[in-house]
Amino acid sequence: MFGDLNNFQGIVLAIKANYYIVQIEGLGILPLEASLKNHNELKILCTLRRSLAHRGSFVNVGDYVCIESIDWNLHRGVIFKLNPRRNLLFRPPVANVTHVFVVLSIHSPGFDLEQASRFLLTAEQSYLNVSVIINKSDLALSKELDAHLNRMQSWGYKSLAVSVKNGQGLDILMEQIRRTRLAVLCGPSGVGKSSLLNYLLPNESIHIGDLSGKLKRGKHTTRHVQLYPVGVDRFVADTPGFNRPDIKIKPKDLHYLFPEIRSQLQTATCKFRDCLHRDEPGCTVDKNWERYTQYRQLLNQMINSLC
Ligand SMILES: Nc1nc2c(ncn2[C@@H]2O[C@H](COP(=O)(O)OP(=O)(O)OP(=O)(O)O)[C@@H](O)[C@H]2O)c(=O)[nH]1
Ligand SMILES: [Mg+2]
Ligand SMILES: [Zn+2]
Repeated sequence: MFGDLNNFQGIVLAIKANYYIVQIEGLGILPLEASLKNHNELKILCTLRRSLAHRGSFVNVGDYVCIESIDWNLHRGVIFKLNPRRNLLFRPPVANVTHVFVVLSIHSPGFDLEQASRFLLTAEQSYLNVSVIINKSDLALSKELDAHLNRMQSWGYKSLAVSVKNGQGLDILMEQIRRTRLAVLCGPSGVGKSSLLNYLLPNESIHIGDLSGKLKRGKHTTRHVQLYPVGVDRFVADTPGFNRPDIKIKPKDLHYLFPEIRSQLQTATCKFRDCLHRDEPGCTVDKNWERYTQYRQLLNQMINSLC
């Protein structure tokens, strides 16, 4: 494939309407006429070859694809093959993710326990590395920050307090993002996902929005998932904020999404293999942890929706 100057492999950075913005890989063997100087010149605006669309191959941001018929003057091409993917984060939809950072804030918008937890559970559905970023630390008292960092630890997550306003923690965040191949920032609208990336990647000029109303909610400023290069074959994704992620999993598998239960089941087993960790005889799971109530509610909702 790489012997032909019009056929290349690349990664999908963004999808807009029926167009796929693909960053070509393999800088060393690119043709001279492409006269590449920076990342932007590696970007090709692609359509999907009909046969691929007909086979029902949905191409997502983060997918590796093969491109043919490249016009280096117009920076246009056609995707003819979707390479196998390692994983797919369903919401926000991003393929081949290696780390999910759930971004939250304590104020503006205020911390919402159920919502925060749902973002974490959604990320856990793809069996990925997950951690928490608490942004807008400038707006919180230090005791509030400590309480939230401790809470995240009790839920089983590493967390980092950062602020775009005063720079707290941003070097560490950038280091963590660069260390992984494809990092995704997700979380409620208005918590500052785009602001963080705008600060960390000043050449990209990423659009950020205002907050609205008394509750200081976000205005759903970011509309599309977009990958930004942060090094050689290293990317970070900005994603649209949303409010209530859905959990789509069978009731018997729900406990995999809770590190609080997972860690307990590493050292102890319940009497019955299909134990749902409610009040079953011989259940060894300790129920004295903050999100247990949410676990039970979700379980009930799932069981009821099956009936
Ligand atoms: N005080 C304070 N405000 C911040 C900080 N980071 C972002 N903001 C503000 O929060 C508002 C929302 O920021 P965005 O970056 O657009 O939020 P987002 O998470 O990308 O929102 P969506 O794209 O809607 O999902 C803007 O007014 C920012 O200026 C911070 O660390 N401290
Ligand atoms: Mg945004
Ligand atoms: Zn049990």
